[in-house]
Amino acid sequence: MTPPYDANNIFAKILRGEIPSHKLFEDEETYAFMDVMPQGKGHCLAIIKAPFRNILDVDEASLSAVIKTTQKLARAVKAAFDADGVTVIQFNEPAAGQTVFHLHFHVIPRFDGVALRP
Ligand code: DGP
Repeated sequence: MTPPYDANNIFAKILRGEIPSHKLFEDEETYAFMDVMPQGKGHCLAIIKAPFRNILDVDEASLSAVIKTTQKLARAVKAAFDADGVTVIQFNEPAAGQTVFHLHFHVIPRFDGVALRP
């Protein structure tokens, strides 16, 4: 069973304007911003505005909205950073590496021969 959504998570605070963020894109349902602990140049995040913890509790419409924004972000950062590729990655629950419990997709420009920072 997925734990309940906690409205005190960092991304909920960013959405409420309580914590600053470097905004890249926003629409009615989603928000995108730079990651403060980038694993590579141009690492950014796409999040849903609605209160979902991760892929295990999100509804289909919200998932569809956030993945569309993820695609926009992937195309935009690939062009902006002249990257060779883009990694899109997403974690669910602590066992899988999730640390902020508000649904998000990582978008990381990739360069031939360059590994991600751990
Ligand atoms: P995850 O392990 O998938 O839950 O990744 C959470 C990401 O969120 C991680 O790459 C670092 C990033 N992050 C954590 N706190 C903040 C913050 O206050 N602002 C921003 N922009 N990113 C944050």
